[in-house]
Amino acid sequence: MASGVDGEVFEQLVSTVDRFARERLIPAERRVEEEDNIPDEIVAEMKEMGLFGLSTPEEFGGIGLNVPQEARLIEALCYASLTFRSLIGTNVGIGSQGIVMDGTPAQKEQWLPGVASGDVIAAFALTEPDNGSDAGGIRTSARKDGSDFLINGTKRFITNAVRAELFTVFARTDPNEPGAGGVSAFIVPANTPGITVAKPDSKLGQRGTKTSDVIFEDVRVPESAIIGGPVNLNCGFRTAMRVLDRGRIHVGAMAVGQSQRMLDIATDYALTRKQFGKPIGEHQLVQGLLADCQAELHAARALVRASADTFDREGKAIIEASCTKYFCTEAAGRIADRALQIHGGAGYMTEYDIERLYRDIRLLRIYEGTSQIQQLVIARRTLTQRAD
Ligand code: COS
Repeated sequence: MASGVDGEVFEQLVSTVDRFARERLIPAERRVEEEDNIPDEIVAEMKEMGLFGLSTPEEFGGIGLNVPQEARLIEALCYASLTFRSLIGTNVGIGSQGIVMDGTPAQKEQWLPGVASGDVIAAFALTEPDNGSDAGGIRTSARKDGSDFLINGTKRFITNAVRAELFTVFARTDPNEPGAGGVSAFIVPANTPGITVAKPDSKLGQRGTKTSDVIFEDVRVPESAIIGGPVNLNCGFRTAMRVLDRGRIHVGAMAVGQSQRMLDIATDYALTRKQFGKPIGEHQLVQGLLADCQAELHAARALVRASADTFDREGKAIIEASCTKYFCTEAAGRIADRALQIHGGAGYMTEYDIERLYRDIRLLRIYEGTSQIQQLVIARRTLTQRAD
């Protein structure tokens, strides 16, 4: 297994995070929902525990987990609300991994220690008003001006933009190449003149997470801001895709953590709620719902672990990552639906946690590539593998 931290140290970390999720984060969930914000003291505790630097290599001050370890830890953290994961998610994943994977030594030196400590929040700016799934079609431009680039365009739904010190921005550097081949990835400090972060979006769920539009108007960056340096001009799409591959395993692990939580809640309810003179868990149709949740949860967890192992062994896992994100998040949607159904009318009431989890989980099938994009990646690669 590549890199990662020592087994015993890792097991301790998992049990610390598991306890933190159950004893500290879950009791704070309602407050986060009401205030639409994560309390400062919890942010400080997450920093203290090193959660922002889970995947940052140790030489830059992070914990340096490998992908299977990251997946297990994220599963444990996501037993609590997905909102808490969102706070660290861009630093652990999409906001920083471009630099970890493809950055120059100087870029890593400059940015990764702050990312690892949580003092620098990194955001991933790919999606645009007119380009979500069609990531290769982005319109934000980075026009050459002397040895600098001027970035112009709008990015949409950017997680942690209001908190960000650093944006990984994908922009078209070759105006004559309309597809993936004309895109470069830039590291842009959030305080660069010309950047405006709009007010946070209002969403269906995951209250306390912050997503916003980010507007770039003549934002001047040197060519050394290209991830990997000027030699990587027009190579940014590949960086984005590689970052998303790893991210899709991470999202699968999130889905598993939340699925376990929802199944536990539904099981507790089935054990205590009585109808027709006995706990509803003794009725076979309710047992069928529980069994389907448990079977899918087992399959999802096994798939995350297998894909993470492949990524660790081979340095990539494109088809596996898409299968994982697709299956685990769709399964989580079905588990949420059954868990709510087991609650009957109570499941629809905000007084019970399942109503909130049901709304929160919905986003998993959309971000970091919709289910339909995963189907497309899986099918295209299945066809080309067989044809080769
Ligand atoms: N790893 C490395 N390289 C990859 C790759 C991957 N996972 N996926 C694609 N590439 C490369 C391809 O090999 C190709 O290179 P060549 O031109 O040298 O052959 C290039 O990138 C373009 O790939 P492709 O032709 O498949 O690009 P498309 O424009 O057809 O788009 C999809 C591919 C749809 C899969 C891509 O746009 C995508 O993943 N969209 C979803 C984006 C997303 O997840 N958004 C969420 C927002 S971020 S939270």
